[in-house]
Amino acid sequence: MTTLSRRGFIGTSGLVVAAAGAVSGRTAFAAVPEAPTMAEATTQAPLVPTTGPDYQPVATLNGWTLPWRMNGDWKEFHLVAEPVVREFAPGMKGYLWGYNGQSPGPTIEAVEGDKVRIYVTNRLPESTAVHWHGQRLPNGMDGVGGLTQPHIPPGKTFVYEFQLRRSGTYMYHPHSDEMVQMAMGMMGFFVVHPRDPAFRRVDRDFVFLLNAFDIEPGSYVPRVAEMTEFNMWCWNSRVFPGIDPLVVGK
Ligand SMILES: [Cu+2]
Repeated sequence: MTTLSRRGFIGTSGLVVAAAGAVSGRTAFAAVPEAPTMAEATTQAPLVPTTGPDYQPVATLNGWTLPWRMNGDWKEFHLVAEPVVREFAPGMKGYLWGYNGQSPGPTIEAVEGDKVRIYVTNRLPESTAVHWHGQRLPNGMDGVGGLTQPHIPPGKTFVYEFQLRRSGTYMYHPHSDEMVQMAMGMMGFFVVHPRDPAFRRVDRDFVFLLNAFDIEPGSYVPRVAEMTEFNMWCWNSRVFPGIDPLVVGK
């Protein structure tokens, strides 16, 4: 655990090359990848793969895909947990918590077998951690704050590293004050494409995350203490060649 916390945590103030060695001995590139942010709550164009195996990129309805960079054979992402404002309808805004400017957070997209390094910076007013729901990974990367890792305090960055063992539609969400943080909107998709592009090839691929918020008329903040039975619904709609759209609820 000591080794993990020393290796996992870095300060966010000193985002300089010199910090790279403290992150991981394998990190030869500049310290921390850029953290893209999204101001729009509308559907953004899918990100066509520019490296590695080919795949049909997924379109996140009313959402977007998190850009990444390659660092050696690691695919690097940077998530920022932070307060966001989401406009549900014109003039109707919710003060939520999310990732990189939006709630839900951006879709993370990669390929089975990829090695991913995901920097998570906490800009919330309380600790957080990210659980990679459904992924098979080392226990120390499972993102359960206080159990498999120390909580990530405000202002700090934790680095997750693991290899993607199987394809599928997954999600990420906090395991740190989770009833509050998920009710506040912290969740996002994690889509892992099959390594073999011919395996269940699709023509078009969509994900759609539905979430219900209890927000009093005239106010902005979800009533998280009342939202004890909230549910989120994740949909992945895959359009196979020559076949009607298949909708799979998760
Ligand atoms: Cu989960």
